[in-house]
Amino acid sequence: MSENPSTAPDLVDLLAGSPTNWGKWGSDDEVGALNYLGPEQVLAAVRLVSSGKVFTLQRLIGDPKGDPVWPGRTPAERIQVLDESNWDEGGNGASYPGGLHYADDKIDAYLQGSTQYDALGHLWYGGQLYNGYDARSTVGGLDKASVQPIAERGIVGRAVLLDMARFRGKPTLDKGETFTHEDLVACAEAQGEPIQPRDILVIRTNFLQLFHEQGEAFYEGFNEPGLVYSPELVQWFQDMEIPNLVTDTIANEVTTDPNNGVALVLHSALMRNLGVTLTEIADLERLAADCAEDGRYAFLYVAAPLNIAQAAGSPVNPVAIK
Ligand code: UVW
Repeated sequence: MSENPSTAPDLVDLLAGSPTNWGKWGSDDEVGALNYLGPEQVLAAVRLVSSGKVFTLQRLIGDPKGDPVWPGRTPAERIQVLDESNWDEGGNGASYPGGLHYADDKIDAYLQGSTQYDALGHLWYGGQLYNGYDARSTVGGLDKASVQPIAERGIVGRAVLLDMARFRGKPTLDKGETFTHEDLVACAEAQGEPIQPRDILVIRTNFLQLFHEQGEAFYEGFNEPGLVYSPELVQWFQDMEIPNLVTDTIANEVTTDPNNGVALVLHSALMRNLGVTLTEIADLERLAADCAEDGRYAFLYVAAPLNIAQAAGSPVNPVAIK
């Protein structure tokens, strides 16, 4: 990251007066803008299904080619605990009546290290999380706004793929390349499927292809492409009642805002303030290829992160159905 912490403004000052949805769904709310997705939105989204084509959007966890993770996090490690070798001569495989053998494994993985839902309490500034919860409630595990209420609720709605790489005529967006809500609207119009209120936005940059092409060089001057903060963009998300922002990058927005040097401004303005749920590191390649082929960019989106006590996030395998 290239921001200079000594000159970058404090988020408290940068986002003073930025809209919030704190209290909008009650003082005990923990799912934020997902409240926009009620039965009416679910039924409207189900009506989009016409071909029966199904696309899963999760990247492989423990990919032998490597897992792209935020700097400082480590890739997932899958550990084989039991396999046929445990029943070799002198092995410790248990004896079961009938002669059963089995394989067991576990993973050591950041809950934010693969395709994931961020809990609304995953990130904060000024000592407060989404809905005004005290940042001290994160100590030792999230007492408030963890991934649990999101997992218990699930996410179902109409989603629209915004293929920004294709819209800009590139195989992948570039390091630090930005776009705005107006670009999203233009992309949707060009694709023939305007963004509707309460749509789940699914943005493709294909930036993580560079992780596989460049290896370690991928992390030099780390600065992902993505949406860039402006008061107008935040107001647009608020007016459009966007519940969920899904992207194929590690952190869903330009890493360092070129206008002010602040890192991850939209995590604060959208997630912490408006309660917009963020879904990161999605694999959108097969879905995008199909959308380009059939010209249908809106679909039913279904997801539920794992229900992990007090977690700040969780892996997920979202499903798009056309
Ligand atoms: C950080 O919050 C640093 O990253 P992410 O939202 O990608 O988990």
